[in-house]
Amino acid sequence: MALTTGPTMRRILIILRLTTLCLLVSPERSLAEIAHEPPSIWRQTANGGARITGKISLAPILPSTGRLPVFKNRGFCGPSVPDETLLTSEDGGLRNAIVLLHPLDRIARVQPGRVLLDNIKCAFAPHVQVASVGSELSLKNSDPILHTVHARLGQETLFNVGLPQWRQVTKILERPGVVRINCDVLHTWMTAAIVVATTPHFSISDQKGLFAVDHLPAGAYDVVVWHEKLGTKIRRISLNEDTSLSLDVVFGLAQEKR
Ligand SMILES: [Cu+2]
Repeated sequence: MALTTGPTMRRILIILRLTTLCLLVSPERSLAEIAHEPPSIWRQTANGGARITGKISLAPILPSTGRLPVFKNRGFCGPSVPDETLLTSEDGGLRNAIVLLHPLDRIARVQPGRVLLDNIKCAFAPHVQVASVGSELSLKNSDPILHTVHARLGQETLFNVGLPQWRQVTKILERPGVVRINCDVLHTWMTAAIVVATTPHFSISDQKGLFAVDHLPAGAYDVVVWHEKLGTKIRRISLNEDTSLSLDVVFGLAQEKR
């Protein structure tokens, strides 16, 4: 609580509230390193709490990636499918960036939930999502053709499930990190990602690149922003009780990872 009192900290917080932060720094630590950091104290989340909003962008502004060629099941899938790995708006807003807030002065007690990964028209849906560690992941296939869900954490296979249309499977997301997913029945264009978080405070940017996280207890946080192609950016912030902070993050092409 010492972080939220005193004239100096109050001045800093006022500046933070009025200033939109633009991040152009390189990542300091990896997502896995942040996820495994042991916080020290647990404090109950307030009903109201602070709020962080912002926009994730790509500069220079580039159009979304186009379409990916289909090599199998073209009768159902068509000759190509949309490439969802880099989706941008006209003003550079970046879709499907994950924003994680890791408290630095308390334990972030996760709240496992339920998420769904479907196969729709020869693509994983949703293409990118985020869930707390321990969450239940339901796998299904809405297409009349066979798909598989091959999930990896780094180089390690977590599971590889054959998924005819009639089959539904449930898995538990037991370990934090970025789970990358492919379809192994020669559907080379099919990819997805699930960020498994050790914090309950997260968001995903929408089609305009906008995100919001509510009900945040006051304190210091590492804000980790991850994009499947552009990598990770990290910024340290402090939030006062019941205030709102605007935080804009800009990825440059230099960070692009293919
Ligand atoms: Cu498939």
